Amino acid sequence: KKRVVSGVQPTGSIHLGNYLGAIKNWVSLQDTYETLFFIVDLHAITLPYDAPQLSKTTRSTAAIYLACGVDTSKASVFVQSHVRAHVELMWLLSSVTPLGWLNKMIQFKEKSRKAGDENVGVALLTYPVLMASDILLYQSDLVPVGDDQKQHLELTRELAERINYLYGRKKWKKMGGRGGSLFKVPEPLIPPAGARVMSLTDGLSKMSKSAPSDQSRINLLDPKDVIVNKVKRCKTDSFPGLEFDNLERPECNNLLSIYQLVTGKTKEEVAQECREMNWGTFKTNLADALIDHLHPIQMRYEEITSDPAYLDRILSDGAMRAAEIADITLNNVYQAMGFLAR
Ligand code: AQP
Repeated sequence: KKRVVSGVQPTGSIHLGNYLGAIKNWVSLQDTYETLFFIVDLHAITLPYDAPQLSKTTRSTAAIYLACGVDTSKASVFVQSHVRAHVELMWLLSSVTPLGWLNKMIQFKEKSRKAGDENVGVALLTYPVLMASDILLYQSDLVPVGDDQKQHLELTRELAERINYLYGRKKWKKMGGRGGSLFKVPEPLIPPAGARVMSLTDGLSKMSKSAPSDQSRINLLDPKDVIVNKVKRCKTDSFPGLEFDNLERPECNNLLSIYQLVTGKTKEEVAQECREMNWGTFKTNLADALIDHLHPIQMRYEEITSDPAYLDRILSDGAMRAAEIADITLNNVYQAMGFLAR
């Protein structure tokens, strides 16, 4: 089986974008691939964060993975910081990462411009090296990536090739290493179309954990009345009827897409159903569909979190399984780079 890895940062409440763009797709991947899904807590500290909250959001994110249908009899679920190899490999990788490559990363440029140089830790710059470590440690074949992560995956591929070239095959074999190259070069797994969920208050920016207004997103754990209220107040337009793909109506396209994804209907069915609908009726239908879809997830979440020992066990088993794979890669890299064996 090909191997797939992916993760979400525990930087706040998991929202509909994280769910429809990532977690929901993982559930269909776990039958076809060998999957490892982690909570990327080490990435979560690259911007100012709330330390007392970190362990809580990490647990809650893990519970959400399970509540959404990630099945630990098929997938390994673990916390990134529980597998020490992530940070160790990152250090080794950073020794072969040209600074120029990192300076070119759009996400770094955008986030550091917003925060200002004095407020940005070096970890924000080296974030893509940690991401490369997350992927390469597990010799992953495929990585699900949205548009904003494509550049980081490309960097991961270049790093894998660079380290394979510098320390791979021949040299490594001469030193007694076995097998092919040190790292598999991963391929992107493009998520299904329409999986980019936009903000409820601005159809041109993506729904995001860090957007200041909670009105801009539907959190997976939002109670019914909150969902109804957010949908009621979300931004719309004054065109007659509802339609997909009209560039002048980004909000309309977004809300129809969300409706389509949570009802499981086809785009044509939704287009047909809503063509002559007014916003009032659509908003009621959308809120109902969201509540119906999220209710079972919220019930399972309650059940999972009512037994903390259960979640601890899942995360500790997951970390053990992950570490078994990760340690093999890490030891090979130490060996290939010439370190004295422990
Ligand atoms: N709006 C979105 N639509 C579709 N997919 C999305 N993802 C995030 N937002 C949307 C996907 O969720 C996964 C986890 O992302 P992350 O935790 O690494 O952080 P992010 O991509 O930066 O997501 P957020 O929620 O917007 O967090 P902040 O505000 O902290 O930056 C990824 O697979 C991502 O594609």
